[in-house]
Amino acid sequence: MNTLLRLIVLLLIAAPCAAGDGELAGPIWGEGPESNGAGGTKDAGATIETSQQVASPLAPSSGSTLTRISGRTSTTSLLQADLVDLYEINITNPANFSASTSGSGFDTAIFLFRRVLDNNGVPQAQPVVMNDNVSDVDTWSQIGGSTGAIVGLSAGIHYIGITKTGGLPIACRGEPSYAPLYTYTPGSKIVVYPSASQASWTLCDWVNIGEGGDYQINLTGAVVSRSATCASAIVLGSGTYAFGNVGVATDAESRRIGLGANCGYGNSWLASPNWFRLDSCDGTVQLSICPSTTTAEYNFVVYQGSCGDLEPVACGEPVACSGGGNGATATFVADPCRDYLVAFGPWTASPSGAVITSAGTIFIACAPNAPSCGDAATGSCFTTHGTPNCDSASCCGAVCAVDPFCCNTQWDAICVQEAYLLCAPPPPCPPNDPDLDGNGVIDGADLAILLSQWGT
Ligand SMILES: [Ca+2]
Ligand SMILES: [Ca+2]
Ligand SMILES: [Ca+2]
Repeated sequence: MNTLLRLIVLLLIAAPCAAGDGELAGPIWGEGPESNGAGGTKDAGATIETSQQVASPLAPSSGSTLTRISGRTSTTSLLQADLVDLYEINITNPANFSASTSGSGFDTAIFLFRRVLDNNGVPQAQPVVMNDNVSDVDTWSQIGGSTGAIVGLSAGIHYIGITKTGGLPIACRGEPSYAPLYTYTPGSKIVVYPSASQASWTLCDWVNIGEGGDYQINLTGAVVSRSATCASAIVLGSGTYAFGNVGVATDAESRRIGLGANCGYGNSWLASPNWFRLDSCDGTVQLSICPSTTTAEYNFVVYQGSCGDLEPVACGEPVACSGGGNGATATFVADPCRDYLVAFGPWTASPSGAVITSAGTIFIACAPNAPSCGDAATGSCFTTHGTPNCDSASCCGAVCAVDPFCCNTQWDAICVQEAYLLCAPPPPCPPNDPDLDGNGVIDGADLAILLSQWGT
């Protein structure tokens, strides 16, 4: 309980203005998880379903500036081929939109698709424009910018794909051969648009894809969207994060999460919440969310499971935030092998249904379960260490029965003395076996070794 009280104190002294977002809302987005930057937490796939959404729970509803995506394509993945990376991006300024792969470690080709919905409402990707080489001498790729504004581009959700030169997106038609979505010659510097018929087809698969490497896609005219869906939730670990959830006032009923059945909070709901995923914690999670606007009320629901199969495990308890807003806090014991997803947003209730949006702060802390008596990670019972408990369950129990300090606070010199008194001592030194040269006979040769090492 002391740890939790200390965490709450930490929350109270953590002013919103001091919070950082660790670049999790741009301007640089990393495919992730760690080797090439923060942001994404899984490999970007080759299809719409597996594409990585460039979206953050910390971004405001209008999105935050996106200047670069960093990632990697390779065949070294143990689980699957990773030769195409596709990202879902939000183009807000089509006249000024550009993408270039300058600075990438291989000969790239890039492909832009627009999101359309099919007759069943399922997103599909239609080709817009592609480029292999920006010039006769450079093998990086560029669309828009100095190569001219992209014809027919409009604001909205798009997909941008990167692969090695020669790679080709195809439509699933015209079998047994395939129908390419672009007609281009590898090595060409032409900015290629699809033909009229190609422009009406949608992405199904890729062919001729080769080994890539590290890349960066430099962007203008696009933003990091806010994570408005479970599927777009990125991982947040312990820390304090500033979110810019201002302006999410479009309280569409389809975007509400009711807090009556989930949390027992009557006829109230989260209005159009943002989503994130909690980093693994083997211990107790403390989660608090505070709006900075004093009239705003924010709450959250913690779910376990996966998107589409979520079960609520915790709801925020209302708490008055240090900045004056009305936030929420929850504490729960996490299973390190489960996924936890959090939806948070303005807490709204009947009958007024007024949504008051705000920027604010997310505070996450994981208090790991301390290694217990007998756990090897605790350290020897016969040496001091700054943490409680020791590696022999019986000795640890015997010492702590007389001196609880050793299991509650720290295994200090007194605990070590008690261990020598109460437990079988550690093996003597030098080793028990006097046959030092291991020849099966204890003789003068062993004595010579002993004398030669005297003092050490
Ligand atoms: Ca990748
Ligand atoms: Ca990939
Ligand atoms: Ca190229």
